[in-house]
Amino acid sequence: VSVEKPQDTWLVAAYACQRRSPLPNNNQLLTDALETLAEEAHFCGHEGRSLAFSRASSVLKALPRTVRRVQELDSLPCLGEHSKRVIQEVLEDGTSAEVETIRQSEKYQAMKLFTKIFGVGVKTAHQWYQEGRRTLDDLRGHPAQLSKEQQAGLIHYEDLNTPVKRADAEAIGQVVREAVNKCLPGASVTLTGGFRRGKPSGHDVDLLITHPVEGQEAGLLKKVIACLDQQGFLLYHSIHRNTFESLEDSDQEPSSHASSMDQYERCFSIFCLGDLPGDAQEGAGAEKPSRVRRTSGASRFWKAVRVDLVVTPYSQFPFALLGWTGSRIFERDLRRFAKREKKMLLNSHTLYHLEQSRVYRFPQGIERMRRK
Ligand code: DCP
Ligand code: MG
Repeated sequence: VSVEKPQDTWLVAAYACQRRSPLPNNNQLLTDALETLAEEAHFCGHEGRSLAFSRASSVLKALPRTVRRVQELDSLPCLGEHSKRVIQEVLEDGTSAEVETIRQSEKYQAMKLFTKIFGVGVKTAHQWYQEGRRTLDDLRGHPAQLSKEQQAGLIHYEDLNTPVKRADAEAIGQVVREAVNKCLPGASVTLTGGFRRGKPSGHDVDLLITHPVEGQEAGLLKKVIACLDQQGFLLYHSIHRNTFESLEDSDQEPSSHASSMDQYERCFSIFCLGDLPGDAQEGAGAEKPSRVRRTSGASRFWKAVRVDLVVTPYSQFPFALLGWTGSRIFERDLRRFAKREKKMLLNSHTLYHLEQSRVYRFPQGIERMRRK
C-alpha cells in the first residue's frame, strides 16, 4: 500500500503483492519508457535486466499521482540507477534519447513485429532477424517454414493485435460457458487474466474451467472444443494435455520456477467472434471462416480473438485462479514473497511449506504431505 508522506515522497512496498496498483496509470510516459527498456533487454535475452526495468515500471504504476521531480523517487524500492536516469531524462526533456534510439532501431522494430505474431517467441524472432527478414511479407513468402500456430498468427495478425474489449471477452466467456454446460452440467467458466483485474481491454481472453466434483473435468476440454468447432467458433486451436504430476505420486517438491507455465490441460485458440454491428473491420488478408456473415464488399462483421481455455481440478482451482489473474510482476513477487518471507513454494497448482514439508489444500485445509 502506498502512503503519501508530507515531504512529497511515497512509501511503497517492495513486493508487488503487498502494494495497491490502481487501474489508472498516472505515469504512463515514464512506464512506457521503462517498458521499452524491459522489452529490449528481453529481446536480447537479458532476463534479469528486463525484470529490473519491469519492476521499476510496476512501482511507478502504484503511485497515486504523476511524478514531477526525480527527487520524489528517493524513497521508492526497485528503482536502479539506470531507471532513475531514464526517468530524469523523460521528466526534463519529455523523452529519453536512449529509449528513442531503441524504438527507432531496425532490430527492435523487427523483433517487436515478429514477437507480436501468435506462436512466435524471442528465439524464433531473433533467428528470422539474423536471416535478414524484416517484414511480415518476408515471412508470408515462406509459409512452409512456419508452424500451424504461426501461420494462423500471420493470417489474423491485425485482429490479434487489436485490443479485445471487455464486452467481447464476456461474450466469448458466455459462448464457452454454454458449450461447457452442454458437455458437463454444473461446470463453471471464469474470466481471469487482465479482465479479472478490472482492465477494460486486453490482448486475449483467459478462461478457467472446473467442476465441483473432482475428476469430472477429465476429458471435458476435447468435448468442449469439438462443440465450439462444430458451431464455427474456432479459427485455430491446439490442445495440450495436463502434465501435472500429483504430489502424492512424486518425490519432488512442487516447482516454483518464477515464470514457469503451469501444467494444466489447456487449449490455445483463436475464436471467430461474429455479429459485431457497429464494430466492423476491413477483412484484408483474413481467411473467410465458415460462420462469417459477409455484407457486400470487403466489410465483415467478425474478428479473430485469442482465447486460452484452461481446465483445472476443483482442488487446485484457487491456485489456478490466483496464478492466472496476474499481473505477471504481481505473480512473480507473490511467489518470491512466499519463498523468502514465508518459506513456502507457490505455483498455479499448490502451496507447499518448505520447512514443514506439507501441502496446503483446498477445500480440506492443511494435510500433511505423504512422502515416499
Ligand atoms: N501468467 C503467468 N505466467 C505465465 C503465463 C501467465 O504468471 N507464463 C499469468 C499472469 C498473467 C495471466 O496469467 O497476468 C494471464 O496471462 P496474459 O498473458 O493473458 O496476461 P494478462 O491477461 O494480464 O494481460 P492481457 O490483458 O494483455 O491479456
Ligand atoms: Mg490475458
